[in-house]
This record gives sequence, structure tokens and C-alpha cells, in this order.
Amino acid sequence: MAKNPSNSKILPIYIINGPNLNLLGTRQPEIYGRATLGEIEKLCAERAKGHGLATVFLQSNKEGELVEFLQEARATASGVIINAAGYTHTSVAILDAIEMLKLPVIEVHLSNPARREDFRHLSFVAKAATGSITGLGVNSYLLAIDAVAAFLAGPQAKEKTRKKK
Ligand code: CA2
Repeated sequence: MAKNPSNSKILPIYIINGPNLNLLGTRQPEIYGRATLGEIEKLCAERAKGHGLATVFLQSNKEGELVEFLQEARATASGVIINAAGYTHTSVAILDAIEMLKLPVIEVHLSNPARREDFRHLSFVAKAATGSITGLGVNSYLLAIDAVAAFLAGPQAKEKTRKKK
């Protein structure tokens, strides 16, 4: 596991992906790009490594499993990046789970939902997230990693995000 300069172990960043994102790269490249989720996972791991951080990359098509990933993150992550995909626009359960986290939470989207259909303009995730990065394709994920790293390096980072030496 990555270490910070004070030599305490930093917990990994959880990168949580919602329904249908396992099929990325197969359809609608004009909206979502050509990268597969496996390629995004690799790029995220490399970007985080540059900050001395590790990643746990997760995907589920099931709302309850996404809630369970978020609950697990309370004790085992230093930050969360979440693309809840279609559940972004519907899930109070995911909103509630995010509200229970005392960690930086960055909402990401490959596309920019604000430029798309009206039903994508409401984000339950955004109501609880620290911040949102949308519309930049794979770069939304990479910039979210930079944002979590900056948070962890800054004064807002809570002792909770570090394991005891
Ligand atoms: O732009 C994003 O990242 C979204 O979260 C993607 C969701 C959409 O419902 C959100 O409004 C914005 C849809 C994911 C669908 O995944 C696909 C996988 C393969 C091919 C096409 C779409």
C-alpha cells in the first residue's frame, strides 16, 4: 500500500462504477469515448500511483451492491470516486450511503449530463458529493484522482483517512 511522507499508510481510493459501464467501448463512442472500463481502471491506477496512492476499482449493475461498496469504503478507503451511471439520477439509497461517508467523494461522468436530456439534470450523487467532474471522458476520472490527492495532502484531510502506523 502507498505511503505518505509522514510514513503512515494511506488507504486506497475506491473508484465505484454503476450499471452498464462494464460495456463501455462497445457502443455510443461519440458520447462515452472508446476506452473500455478495463482501460480506464489501468489509467486510474497509474495516475494514482503518481500521487503515491493505490486504487480499488469496482463495478456493479446492482444498486444494493453499490450501496455496499460505499458502506465498505467508510472503513477501508481514503476517498471515493463514483460514477453511479443511471442510478445518479434516481437513487436516494446511494445518496444516503454517500452522506454517511466522512471522506472526500468526487462524482464523475464521462459525458456532461447537464447538456443531455432533462432527466439527467438531477443528480442525487451531487447532493452529497464533495465535488463533481463531468464531460471530460476518461479525464473526468483522472482529474478526480488529482482532486482526492490534493484533498488528502491538504489541511482538510482527517486523521480518519490514514491508518495508524
Ligand atoms: O456520462 C456518464 O458517465 C454517465 O454516468 C453514463 C450513464 C448515464 O446514464 C449517465 O447519465 C451519465 C450511462 C452508462 C451507460 O454505459 C454505456 C456502456 C456502453 C455503451 C454505452 C453506454
